[in-house]
Amino acid sequence: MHNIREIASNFDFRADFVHAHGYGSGHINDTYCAWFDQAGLRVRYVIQRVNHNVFKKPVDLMENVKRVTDFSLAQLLEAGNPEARRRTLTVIPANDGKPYAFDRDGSVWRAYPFIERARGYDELETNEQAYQAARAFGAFQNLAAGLTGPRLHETIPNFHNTPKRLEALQAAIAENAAGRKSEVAAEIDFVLARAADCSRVTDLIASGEIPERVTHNDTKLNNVLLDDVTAEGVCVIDLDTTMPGSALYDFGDMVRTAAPTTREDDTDLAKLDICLDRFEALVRGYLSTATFLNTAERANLAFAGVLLTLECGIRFLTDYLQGDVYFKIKRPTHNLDRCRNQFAYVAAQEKKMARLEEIVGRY
Ligand code: ADP
Ligand code: GN1
Ligand code: MG
Repeated sequence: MHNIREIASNFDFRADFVHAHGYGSGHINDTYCAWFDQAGLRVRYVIQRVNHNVFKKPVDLMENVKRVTDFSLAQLLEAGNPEARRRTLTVIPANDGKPYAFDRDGSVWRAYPFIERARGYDELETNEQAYQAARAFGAFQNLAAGLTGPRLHETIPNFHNTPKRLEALQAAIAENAAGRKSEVAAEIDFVLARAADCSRVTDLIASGEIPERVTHNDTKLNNVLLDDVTAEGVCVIDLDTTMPGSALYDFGDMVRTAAPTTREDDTDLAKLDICLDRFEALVRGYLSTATFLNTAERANLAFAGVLLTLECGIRFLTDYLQGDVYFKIKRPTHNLDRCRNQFAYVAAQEKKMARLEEIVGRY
């Protein structure tokens, strides 16, 4: 636990710090919910330490976040949205006016208003939630398409370059830093059997058939907050990887996180499957707002789920082999459990591919 009272004193909150506690289930940043007394009213904010092991240039990252959130707020205000500041993250300025502050150790911190009466889900409860989440991410892409000015910084170069992720896995296998290689022979074989799949989307991007767009790149279900009452997608969060990418990465990661019958780290693989109703709700929701997709993008929507799940499994496996240096873990086998879960989910999607294609075709 960091000293959040001290961190908070670097930001222009116009409120008195009361207390803070760790919050959320993100795998990357250190997130706190901090309560303040604002002229007699209890209000809360999110205060986060940007993980600089993952994001090597946190100041560039915050420049992206500031640009995207300012643009988003301007659009909402122009449209007369009565709760514009609940519909987008907004950055609380530091005392020096910057959108971040450093702590004594040189870490970058930021603060956002806490989006109230809405929640992110690690696991869905209804098809309506899937529909709304996908609609919100599609709308986010639509909004991002209007962003003018220079290209956003690539906060993690080659983030969704699956062939590069495969190369990183091969290097981790060769290095065997944590001595775990012999435990994962079956998982390595699983990936190698699908090596050709890894380059399908990057090839389509290289040939120009799939365009570069500004995408979110981490459309995991808990990165969109859904209204507690209406389930409507209120606010897209976790903008650290919003940068040039492919729309397929965003749709694929929704399928990865919103359509399986279990959580990402569930070890009971016998009950793991893809829920076709959820998948259909995602397609319907996403296509209702992502109206800009071209033919090649539409033709690869079902495959995108397989690709992003495979890629994420590759990343968990790489991290397991490297000794858990990237993702936060809660148990020694956490990354291996996640990897096995992702690969089982890849297999489940492959098995139902004809049904998935048929659903996309219907829309
Ligand atoms: P990570 O990169 O570690 O996933 P996130 O930015 O996604 O970090 O934040 C972690 C969690 O904190 C989110 O999944 C969400 O539950 C919660 N969260 C983040 N920002 C807000 C906010 N402004 N309002 C409410 N909850 C938030
Ligand atoms: C991380 O930050 P979070 O928990 O929303 C990761 C994603 C992975 C996801 C797997 C910057 O997302 O790429 O798909 O874990 N984010 C980063 O659950 O690496
Ligand atoms: Mg997150």
